[in-house]
Amino acid sequence: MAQPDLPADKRASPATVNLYRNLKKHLDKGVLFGHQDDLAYGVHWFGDKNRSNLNDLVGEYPAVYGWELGHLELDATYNLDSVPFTRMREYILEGYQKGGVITISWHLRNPVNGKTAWDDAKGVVKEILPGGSKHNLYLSWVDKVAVFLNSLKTPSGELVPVIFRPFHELTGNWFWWGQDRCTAEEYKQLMRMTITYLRDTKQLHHLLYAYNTSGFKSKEAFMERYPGNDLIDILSFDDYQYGDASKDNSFVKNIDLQLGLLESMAAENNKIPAWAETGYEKIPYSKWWTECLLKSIGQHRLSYVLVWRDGGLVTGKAPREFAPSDTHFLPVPAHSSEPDFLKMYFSGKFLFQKGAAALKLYDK
Ligand code: BMA
Repeated sequence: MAQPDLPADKRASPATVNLYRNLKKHLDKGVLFGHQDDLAYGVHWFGDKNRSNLNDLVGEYPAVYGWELGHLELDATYNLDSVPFTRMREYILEGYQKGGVITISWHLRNPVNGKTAWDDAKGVVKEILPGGSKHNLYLSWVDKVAVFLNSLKTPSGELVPVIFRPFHELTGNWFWWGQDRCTAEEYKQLMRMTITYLRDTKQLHHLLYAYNTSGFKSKEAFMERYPGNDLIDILSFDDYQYGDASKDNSFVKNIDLQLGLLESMAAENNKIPAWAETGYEKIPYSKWWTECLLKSIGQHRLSYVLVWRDGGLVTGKAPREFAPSDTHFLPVPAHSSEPDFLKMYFSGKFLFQKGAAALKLYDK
């Protein structure tokens, strides 16, 4: 008899199992479109009720909502981008109730010296593995993550399924868990320890886990630090547009190559393919959405793509009077790429809130 198609967590909650199966089943219905911190702030606003950057743009909420836990490990009130954790919990429930998908990253501090996730110290991973000097400290941080994730409950007590993507962009060299900061074996152990701790020790069963590299050139490079099919549900990567997209189409070629490899690895391992982060900061090419993003996806089988955050604070403190940064990855109102974004929106390639809700991702 064929094995039932289950997430890596064999005790996953019914809604989590349904999400996993539905994301796979509906791969050909369209790519779910996501945005980081969509409900929390934009270039010209912070914390407005019922506001969404995407909704401001197209009159519809995202299909995928990205959130970030950095500074939860410090017992902070605000995350590293100044989103209050209490509000984040409400935003997550809101997205779920709209039928959307929730994904969470964690730019955690370096547990050895307290510096940021971008610290270039080597040997940190070894110190948090069993037997290491910061093992217990690290587990106490994961305890805090477990408490937060366990608080994502609907009024009727149902836990919101979350795609957790810890230690993302592992093939890059900017985080303390990056390629040149630990060995492949250490990285795999780190993921195994973290996932089994959440799943088996803390008994969290509303999570799907993403393995999330940065840009890659081959299956071997992507898989070098893969912790195993018994832990991971989603194969994903982050890759952004840099340079002058109007003159240089290497982004389209590279993404096309990576999505081809990704969909084949996802099929081979019976996992879900996703593009966990992308964007072109301030979108200096007005046709980027159709000429680059849409073209790069082409006919590839892809569950979702998530565009990075708009504006916001990077202080990790209470939002100041009003001083968000002007960075943005979606078009702000009257931006030169807005018409092209709408063209992409109407292309039929992507699913937004209504498309995602119609799929009833949490139902059998
Ligand atoms: C990065 C930047 C930072 C932010 C971090 C975590 O890519 O956007 O400003 O603090 O992500 O969200």
